[in-house]
Amino acid sequence: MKKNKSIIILMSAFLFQQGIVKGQWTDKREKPVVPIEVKFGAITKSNRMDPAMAAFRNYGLGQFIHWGLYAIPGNEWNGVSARQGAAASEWIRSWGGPTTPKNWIDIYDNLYKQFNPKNFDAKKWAKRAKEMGAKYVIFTTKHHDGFCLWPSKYSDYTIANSPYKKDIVKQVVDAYSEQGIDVYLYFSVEEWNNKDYVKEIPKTADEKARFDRFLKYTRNQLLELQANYPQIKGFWFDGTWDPSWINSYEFTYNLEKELRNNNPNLIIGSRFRNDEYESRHFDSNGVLLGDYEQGWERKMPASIDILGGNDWDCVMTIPPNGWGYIKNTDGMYLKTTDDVIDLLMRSRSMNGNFVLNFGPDENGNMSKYENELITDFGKWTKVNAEAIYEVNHFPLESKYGYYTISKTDGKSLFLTVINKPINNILRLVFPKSADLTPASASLLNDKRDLLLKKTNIGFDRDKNMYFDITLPKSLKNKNAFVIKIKLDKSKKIENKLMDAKI
Ligand code: FHN
Repeated sequence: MKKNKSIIILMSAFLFQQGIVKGQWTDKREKPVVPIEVKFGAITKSNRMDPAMAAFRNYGLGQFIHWGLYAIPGNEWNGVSARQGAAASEWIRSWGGPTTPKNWIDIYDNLYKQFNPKNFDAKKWAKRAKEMGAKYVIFTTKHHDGFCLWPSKYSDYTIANSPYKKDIVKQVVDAYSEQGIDVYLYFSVEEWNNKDYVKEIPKTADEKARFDRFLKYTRNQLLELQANYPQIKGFWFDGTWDPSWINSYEFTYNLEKELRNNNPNLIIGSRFRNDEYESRHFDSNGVLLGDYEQGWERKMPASIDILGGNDWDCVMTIPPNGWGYIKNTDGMYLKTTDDVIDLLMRSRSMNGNFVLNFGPDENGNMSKYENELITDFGKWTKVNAEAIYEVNHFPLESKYGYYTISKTDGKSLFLTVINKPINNILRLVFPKSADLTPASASLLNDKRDLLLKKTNIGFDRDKNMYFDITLPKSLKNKNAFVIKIKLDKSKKIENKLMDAKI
């Protein structure tokens, strides 16, 4: 490896410039001109075609749940808000600055002694998630604070040592599976209060021994989770950005192999590991390191092109940031039903899954706001299900909203109308070369037929065709609505207008 050092440095500089290694996630990802040899690159082929991955692509909507000790303070302590001192509510252990309570870390690390969620009912959560239309859930088994919501044999800092005692992960896995919702386990590698965890690349013998123990511990826990909850469909990894973990590329490569050997259908995102050149998510040749892109956290691709055909999910908070419970959301913008409909359909129009996060309180209750959102959003996903699940990207854009097309027949096109035109006429623009064009249209929610006609707008030398759909004046929609458009073989006969003489 030493021989190639200068090439590697050059290449790293290139990748850095290209935004692959440490640049902006949303930058266009270029591949290096000259491919380099990567030993610890991708283990699975991109675009896996097996049934598990096919199911992943059809989920459409997921639910994320961040639950742990941070639910007890709920972003404040003794009436003092952590807003100015902590990055997010689930980061409250790292509260810094003048507002930090005295002995805060100590207080936080002892919160497990009072974790006793008296209203926790996994069945109720799962039922509500189903009502919302979620097809998969990502549940925090252990966040950065290291507290395990399952009774891990390998740690004392677990639910077993809380007054609650019972295995929370098991209840979630069972309840959601029972509702037909696939379960993915969120697992933070980084642990703030584990004495063996070393952030930087271990240098001293002591650091090396500690971190070695930590790696073994991580492996044990992951194998334990797989053995305890064999129904899980995948892991959602986090906290994998520290130099110590990045430097453990051989270990993480082998661990991913082992997890996949235990369950060949397992789905793992791109956040788990990096190659030997510190390239995370994508290897140094731009190949995805996992089954789907896992970097779309509170952000969206500007267009499908940037994704290079990779599968992906977008995970999103309801408040601006903050994944764990927040007692007081005064003055915070909370995403509305309209917002989440928009984000869901934007994701679906680019073949991604949209995952909405919930942060239950210390007793296991979702907030009033979250509950209302579930109900409202769920009503929408129910009547518009055809446009959300088992659909593909459609390669045209619409100024009214987002297109998705049925995978089943390839002829049912859905237009989610976010921007309703003032004149109530939706003008669809199709290239003249299109094989399939709109033949009929109806409202998806009440199946009402809509007037559709091809309109020659008289543009000279136009490459496009136009189809006008008239919306009924009586359409008083509360939220975005979906038009189902049946496509059919295009009739090419058109009245030829005279070309302009120029
Ligand atoms: O630091 C975490 C954060 O608390 C939260 O868990 C999110 C969820 O995607 N992930 C990390 C930040 O990238």
